[in-house]
Formats: sequence, C-alpha cells, structure tokens
Amino acid sequence: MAPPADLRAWIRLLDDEGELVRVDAEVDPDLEITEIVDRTVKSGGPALLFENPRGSSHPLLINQFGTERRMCMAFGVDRLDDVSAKLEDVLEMQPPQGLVDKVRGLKKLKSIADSLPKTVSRGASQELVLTGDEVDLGLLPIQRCWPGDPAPFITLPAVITRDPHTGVRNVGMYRMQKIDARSTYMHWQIHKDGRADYLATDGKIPVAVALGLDPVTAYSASAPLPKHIDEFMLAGFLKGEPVELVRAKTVDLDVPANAEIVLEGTIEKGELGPEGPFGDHTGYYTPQEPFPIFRLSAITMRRDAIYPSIVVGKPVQEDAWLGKATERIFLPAIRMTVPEIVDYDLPVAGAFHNCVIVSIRKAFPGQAHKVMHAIWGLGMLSLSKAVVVVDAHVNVHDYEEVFFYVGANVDPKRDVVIAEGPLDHLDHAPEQQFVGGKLGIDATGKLPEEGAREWPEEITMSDEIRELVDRRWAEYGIPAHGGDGSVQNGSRRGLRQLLRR
Ligand SMILES: Cc1cc2nc3c(=O)[nH]c(=O)nc-3n(C[C@H](O)[C@H](O)[C@H](O)COP(=O)(O)O)c2cc1C
Ligand SMILES: [Mn+2]
Repeated sequence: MAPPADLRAWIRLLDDEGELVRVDAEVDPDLEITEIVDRTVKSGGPALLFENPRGSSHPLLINQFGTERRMCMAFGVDRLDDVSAKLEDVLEMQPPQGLVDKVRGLKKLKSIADSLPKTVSRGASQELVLTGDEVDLGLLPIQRCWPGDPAPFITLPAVITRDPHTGVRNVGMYRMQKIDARSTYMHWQIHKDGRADYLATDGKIPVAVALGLDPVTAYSASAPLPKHIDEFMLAGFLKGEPVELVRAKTVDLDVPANAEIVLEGTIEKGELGPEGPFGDHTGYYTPQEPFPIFRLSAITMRRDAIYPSIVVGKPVQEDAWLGKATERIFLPAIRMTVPEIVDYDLPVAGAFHNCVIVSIRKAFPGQAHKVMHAIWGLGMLSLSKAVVVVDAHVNVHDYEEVFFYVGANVDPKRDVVIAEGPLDHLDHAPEQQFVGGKLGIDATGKLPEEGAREWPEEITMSDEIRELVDRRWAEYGIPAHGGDGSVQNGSRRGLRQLLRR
C-alpha cells in the first residue's frame, strides 16, 4: 500500500486499522496530555486524537509513530527493512544488461524523478491566511510537556529554510518554545543544517514551519541527510509521489500544499534569547541556552486544522520509532562508504547518540578500529559516544548476544579504544559542552596480527543433530515454553524473565 497522501488520509488509515483512539474528554495541553501519552506509548498503545484540548478549537494528534506497526503503516511496508531495500536498490544501481534489466532500470529512474518536489498553485494548507494582528499562536493547543518546562513547545515541526548561497532547501525538526502570540525560539543545535543556513545569512533569514504533514514527509524532517540534499526529495522518493509545494504568503519560500498548518516568518541574525530548560529526549532537562528568535508574519491553515505533537523524555517515547526508521533507512547509505558493515543498532535506551552496535565482515587486522573511526567520521553518527564492534554473525539487535561477545572476546587492555571528538549538543556528561571522550570496544574475534593467541572455536551443534531434534521434537513431549522448540529464542526469553523476577 502506498504511504498516506496527507495527515487526513493517515488518520483515516489509523482509524481503519484500529490504531487510533479519539479522546472526546477535555484535556489540558499543559502537562496532562504528556502523562496520558507517556502511559500510552510505554504500553504500546494507539495513536491519540484529542478532539477537545483545553483552550483551543484545533484537535491534537499524538503518538502517530509510537509503534513499529504504525511506523510500517506510515511507510506502506511490512518491515522497516523494506524501506532501506528500496533505497539500496537505487544506490547500488548498475548499468542495465538486456531488456528486462533496462525496464527495471527505468522504474528506478522514475522513482528518482518522483522525488523532485512539485510546485502547485493552490494548497489546502492556505485555506485560511492570518496576517498582522490575526497571527496568534494561542489558537493552537501547544503542549507544555514537563513540569520544568517554562512554556509550551511546538515539538513536531518541519522547519524550512534555504541556503543563501546555493539556494538548496533544508527541512529539519527543531523544537520551538513559545515566547508570545507571534514569536518562538528556534532550537537549531550546533551541528544542524538549519543553523548553518542561518549562520550563512546576512540579516534576516526567511523561515517556514509546516505542521501536520503526511507521516513520511513529517519523518523526513528528522532525517540526518547531508546538507546539500533537500529532505523533501527523500520524502518524495519514499512516498513514490513528489511533495507538492505552494508559495508561502509572506516569505520567499515554498511550503507543503498538504500541511494542516504553516507558520511563516523570519529570524534576525544575532537576535537571541534564553531558550529552555526543556525536558529532553536525553531523559534530563537541557539547561537554558541562547537560541535565535523566530518572528511570525503569517499563520496559514486548513479551516479545521489538526495540530500534531510529540513528547520526548526518558526513553522509550514516541521518537524512538522515528530514530529506528532512520537507523534502518540509512543502513544502505552507510554501507556505501563502509562496505564491511553488515548491520548496526542504535539502542533506544542509548538516546541514539550514546551507543552504536555494529557488526562487520572482518577480513584484515585492525578492521574493527577502522570501522569505529569511520563511524566517528560519518554524518550525525560522528557524535556517537560509544561504538561496539562485533563479527558478522552476531545479531546486533540482540543486546544479550552482543553483551556475551563483549564479555567473551574483549581484553580491555588491547581492545578498548579511547578517543576524543565532537559530542551531541545535548550531552550533559562531558566536562565541556560539544567535545569529549569516545569509547570503542572491539568485540570481534581476534587475529594473530592483533596480538591474540590461537583463537578458540565457538561451540555449535552439528546441523545433522539439530535437524534430527527438530524432526523429533514433538515426540519428546517437552512443553514448549515461549516457543516451538526453537531453543535459542526460547531460552533467551526464559532467562530474561528469570532475571526480572
Ligand atoms: C521529535 C524530535 C525533536 C527534535 N528536536 C530537535 C531540536 O530541538 N533541535 C535540533 O537541532 N534537532 C532536533 N531533532 C533532531 C533533528 O531533527 C535532526 O537532527 C535532523 O536531521 C535535523 O535536520 P538538519 O540536519 O537538516 O538540520 C529532533 C528530532 C526529533 C525526532
Ligand atoms: Mn538537512
């Protein structure tokens, strides 16, 4: 099934699939919604459409991305790996051989052509146009998420800017703290493209903020693309339909035609104010820090616009699945530059930048170290604090299996790398903001050239006996606890339960 065309189609799909609950009761966007959503997300519950948020006539949609199933529905796939397969197909494109190959090649080229955004003359996002004194952020049910937050924050925006030199568009998701009816802070962290556009602009930079997009386009705002690639191109490619754009009303930018709401305005270079604190996805409040001020010149919207929101906080929260989508979608691109990588995992509990587990096909001495340093040099992965490298056969998504190899294969004296480099803007642990230590753990099997004695053989049962037991399992009359006699998974699950008791 194709990904939903806009937020309305997405809500219909969620409804049809039993993935949406409409909450009729009046609820307060001030803290109350956070507590409801926190409980819902942590129990794997549905998307929520709050139809009567206190103080606003616009419904609030939240937890649209909160489970793997919904994330797959958003992309129109059965597994997130299917999304990366599509990308890999294009990245690995070879000159076609023969007619069938050529036709297939054309299809792939069409998918690239589809990715170019298309300008249209009218968009639902501009049914209502509010300018001057009519501009009022108080119309929207903006959430104050955590008790220590000083104000409401817009949390699920697609912030659109242009590079003043190249003209290339950038779309990013950056929280926006409400200052008053017509201004917010713009939380452009130091490593982000949006901030680079702002720094490269003299005077005022035009900014547009799209709220309430189809899920793939909304996701694309959070995708860590290289600066010269427009996130709306990724959205178009993943949707198989170009993102449709209309001219903004008061700034020189194009905005999504299908958005529920668009905020237009400018940010003056050097006009900063104290943003935060904010209960962040690190699980801590990030402290107050100066950030640029966004001054609105217009709000455009659909007549009965739906406001989208998300809560971040101590993991697991809804953003876990946005991060997992990025992890899967970017695997083929990472493999293009570091081809020995088999798979990787960014544990949600590691807030994505604190830990990377990566498996490699090791062919030469020192290769695990090569891969650590490659990761510390690769896009936003460069901010990773710890990298654990395991061999190709290890399942990086099974943390107990990874832990086993970290324990079994590591001589801390030989296999631990301490390096230095840039760290995430929000990381409170290092002595100084932005820079600090890096930890690499080489948990691969070692070669003689790496200073190892003869490496022992791992224990495995022979295929012959495994097949025999598979065949005879029912005969033994052993009740399968948590499985069908697929002993591996069963025993691990059992252990997990045992340890929790
Ligand atoms: C829910 C959510 C909130 C985010 N908030 C911020 C933020 O406030 N500031 C920021 O710099 N990045 C934030 N990010 C991460 C950026 O969206 C992400 O790094 C994106 O790649 C930035 O785009 P850019 O590289 O084009 O600037 C957030 C991500 C998510 C999923
Ligand atoms: Mn970007």
